[in-house]
Formats: sequence, structure tokens, C-alpha cells
Amino acid sequence: MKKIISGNEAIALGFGDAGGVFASGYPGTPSTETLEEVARLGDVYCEWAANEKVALESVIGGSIAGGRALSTMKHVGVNVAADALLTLTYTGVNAGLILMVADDPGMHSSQNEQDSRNYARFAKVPMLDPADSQEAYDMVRAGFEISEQFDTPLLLRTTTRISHAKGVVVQREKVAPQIGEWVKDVPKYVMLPNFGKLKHVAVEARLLKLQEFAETTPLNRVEMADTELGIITSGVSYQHVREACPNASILKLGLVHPLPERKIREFAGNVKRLMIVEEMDAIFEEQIRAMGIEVEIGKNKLPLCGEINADLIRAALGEAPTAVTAPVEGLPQRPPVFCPSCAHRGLFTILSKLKTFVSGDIGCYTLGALPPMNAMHSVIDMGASISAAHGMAKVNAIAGRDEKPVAVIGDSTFFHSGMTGLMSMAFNGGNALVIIMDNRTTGMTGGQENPGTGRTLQGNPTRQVEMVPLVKALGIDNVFELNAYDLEATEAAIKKGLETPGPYVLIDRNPCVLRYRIKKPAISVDPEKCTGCRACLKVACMALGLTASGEKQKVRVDPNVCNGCGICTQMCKFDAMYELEGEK
Ligand SMILES: Cc1ncc(C[n+]2csc(CCOP(=O)(O)OP(=O)(O)O)c2C)c(N)n1
Repeated sequence: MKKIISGNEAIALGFGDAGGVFASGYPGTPSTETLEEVARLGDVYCEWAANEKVALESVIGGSIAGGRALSTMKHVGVNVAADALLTLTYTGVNAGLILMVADDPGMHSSQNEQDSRNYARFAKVPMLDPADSQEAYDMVRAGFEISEQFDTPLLLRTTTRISHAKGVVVQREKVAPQIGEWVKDVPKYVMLPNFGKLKHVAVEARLLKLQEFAETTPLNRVEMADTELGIITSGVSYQHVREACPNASILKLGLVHPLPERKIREFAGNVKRLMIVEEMDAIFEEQIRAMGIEVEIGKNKLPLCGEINADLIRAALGEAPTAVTAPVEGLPQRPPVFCPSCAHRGLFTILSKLKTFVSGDIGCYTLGALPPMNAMHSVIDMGASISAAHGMAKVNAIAGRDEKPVAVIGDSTFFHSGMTGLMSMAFNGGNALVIIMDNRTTGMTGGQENPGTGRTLQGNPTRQVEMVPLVKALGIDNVFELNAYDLEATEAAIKKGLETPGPYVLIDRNPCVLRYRIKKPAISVDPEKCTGCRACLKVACMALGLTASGEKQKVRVDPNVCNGCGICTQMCKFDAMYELEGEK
């Protein structure tokens, strides 16, 4: 059967068709839809874990118990799971284990742009790099076979364009899941130093065997054409190469770690000029140069940052770019903003007013860093808001500075990696105000379930973590609820939290309006009372605009966008904004 599906959908389908038994991951663009699609298959068990480390460890358990297992995450998720990965490479697997990692060159939706091929080298494990949806589908099956044949975890790497672009997939015959034995094997799975030492030797031997495999596998293929120019490439870069250089000879790598040295040498010997096209780091280039092979064009002409495209390849070859339509000039700026009636808006209206230092985190609330709020002053990685605020408070105390930092974190991020920071703060006598924006969803990535939402990935009702008892159990005495829609009360609560010495936690429990489809009637403006002072515009709501004409511009509310939260009405000193009576 043929289907037109994205790379992420293809991986999910491939997992179901390759006898997949257990999948676990944590959301993160561009990987998220993969696990959601596994859930839609209906007949394969899958779950969201609290974070990527938990996800990978769970699938390790699944593999040890004999089921083919898949873990999905975005590139930065592998940093969280790396502790497990770097020892999993020693233990190897029972049933096949694939870690799907989606990189985001160009940072469409990420805080950095790391190249996960480094993890394949670091962990000494094989990595597959599909160039379209069909390959993404096929490489799941091939990946399980390699994983089982070589007793190794395998990394299946995509990039945004492969994950999200759609292409034709021809489905193969479905393999029925077969669950193997659950065997106790202490030297294999207990990584005490004595066993680990032997395993390290085995990992190096495995890598040599994989290198031999790389020489002959059809996953790496040579497409010989004009021998004037030969290009070594993989993944989405292969598509750009085909577009920019339709006549060039290509060595397309599907297995991107370990590299097939003999094949590369032979290919390089058969072409006059050798070019390497790879996004982000010079992973192929450095290894190929270390083989003593001359590379004429690589990162000397192509960027290390951002995505590659056909024009960049043409430019690297000294050719003129294709004529593209010039971008339209002078379009209005449309920076991302909070959704109309998002509770995060109320919080950041006040934090912006108070001008306090806000140690931020990753989620929808990160938009509080942008103008006109400008109310977030550091964002590092998931969970860092709390631990960084703790460090700031300690140094402030040493410096004699009497300023207490605020940390802002979402519920999913708190469960992911904020809890440990808060526990550590309580343990070490910290002094920060932590605000948990518990909107009962993982909003940023599209509204996924998490341990607080009461539902699993496959839609079953489940236990809901209660935030207040959890925070208390971590060692915090001062924990109070907050209603960020009430600006006056929010300001008072924050001031109290900042004045009270020691760790202090405020929890806003207003649900995500988008995820839970909360709809309220729009706000109205009385043009007689509106003075055009624009105080309400400080809340940065896309439903608010200005009237086009008149002596003085007045504020106008777009009723199709406004969701009636009333945050703007609280900014108005002239009673010009009001909720329509009786419509709620
Ligand atoms: C290690 C890591 N994993 C995943 C992501 C993707 N990601 C960004 S924010 C976020 C969670 C946001 O949910 P929450 O904290 O509840 O805040 P909300 O967006 O709902 O306000 C996720 C999963 C990431 N940036 N880093």
C-alpha cells in the first residue's frame, strides 16, 4: 500500500510494521508527532515519559524483557538521556532498541542547534540518517535488525525537513511482534567496573564489525554519474545535492556512523574533485580528512550554522544562485505572542511591572522574554529556571545584594527536571520565589499529556499529580495558589513571596485555553470613555488594536480573536473596557 506521509509518521508506521512492542518518549519539536502517531496506530503500546532519560531507560527495560522498543525525542533530549545511553552502549540489547532523535538545524523551534551525529561517535553506536519518508520507514526495520545482529542500541536521526516533509511510502509486509525471553544475565546488564571493563573492549570490537558492515550494506550507496565532481552526503542534504548538482556522482550515506572507509576511498579515487555536503558539524569531513583523503569543498565553503540549501551548494561551487522571488519588503512585524486569554499573560504583565530578575525556563511562558513584556532574563535548558535562580540567590547573598530572584516554570517542565532543582533548593536553604504555571498540559509542543493531566498518551484516565502536596514533599513550607487572571492579587502574592525569606512557591492552576478549548465572550470598549492612553496594550494581546481614524486613536478589540479573559480591562483606569453582561 502507498501513503503520502511525513518522516515522523513513517517512523511510527515503520515501528508498527517492524514488530514494535513498546515506545516511550518526551515531546519536543521536530520529533513530537512520531509517538503521537504510534498512539494512533492503536495496536502498539506507547507512553509519554516524564523526561527523556526516563523514556530511554523505560525502553531499555522493554528491550531487556524481549520487546522491540523505540524511544523518541528531540536533539536536546539526548543530553538528558545521555547518562543512560553512554552505558546502554556497553550492555547492548536483548530485543532491538532504537533511539529516534530529531535534530533542528536552523533552530526553527529549539534553543540550540546541536548535531546528534556527535552522539553516535561519542556512544560508539550505529546511526541511520534517512533522506525521505520511505527511508525513514524502511530504516526502522533495518535499524532493529542491525541492533539485534550487533547487540547494540541504534540511533535513528532525522532533521526538521525529514520529520515534517511528506513523501510517498510503500508499506512492507507487517512483522508480527515477537516477545523474546526475559533473561537474567549479570555480566551483560550489571555495569559494575569489572563487567564494564570487558564491555568496553566488546564495544570497540563491535564498532570494527559495524565498520565492515558499513562497507557492504546497501544503506550506503554510490550513484555514479559525471566523474568531474563527487559528493559525499546524507539525510536531507542529499536532496539539496540532487537539486543543485543533478550530474554529479554521489556517495549517499544512510549509515552515517561508523563510516565505510574503503567505500569512501574508492569513491574519492573515481572522481576528480571531492565535495562533502553535511548540515551543521564537519563530522564526515573531519573523519575523511583524517583518512588522508583530499577534500576540495566542505566547511571551507559551506556554513557550520543553519540549514543547507541548493543555493548554498551552488555558491560553494562558484555557481550563480537560482533566480528566486525576492522577499516582499515592509511587511508588518508579527512576533510570537501569548494566545488570547492565556494565563501566562497576566503573570508577565505583573513581572514586567515589578522589574524583578526572572530566571526563565522553556515553554510557552518563554514568550515573556520578548517585548513589550521583557520580563525574563535567562533561559538555558529545561529545568534550569529553579536551579539557576538558586545559584543567583546564593551569589547575591555573598555579594550582600538584597534581591530575591523569581523562577518561572511550566508544569511539564517542572515534572521533567524542575522538581530536583526545587528539592535541592530546599535542601540547601535557598532563597528564590518559584512560580509554577500549571496549565495542565505541555503547551509549547502542542498540548501533550503529562503526569499532571490525568490522561495517558493512549487516552486512558490515570492518576493526576497534585502540585501542592508534591511541592511540600520536596521540602517547601511556603506554597500557595495564585490566579494570574487577577492582576492585583497576583502582584500582591509576588510581592509577599519576594519579601518572605527562603524558598517560596506560587502555583497558578488556570488551564491552557487552547488545549482545553475554553471560550468566553469578547471584551467591549466604550469609545466615549477610552482616552487612547494605551495602558491596556502593555498586556501584548493580539486581540487589541487601534481605531484607524479620528483625532485620537482609541483602542479597539477584535471580537473574533478576544477570548474575554479580562486582563486588559484591569489595566484600564477609565472603565472603558467591560465584559458583555449575561453572555458568560
Ligand atoms: C530537553 C528538552 N526536551 C524537550 C524540549 C521541548 N519542549 C520545550 S518546552 C516543553 C514543555 C512545555 O510545557 P510546560 O512546561 O508545561 O509549559 P507550557 O508550554 O505549557 O506553558 C518541551 C517539551 C526541550 N526544549 N528540551
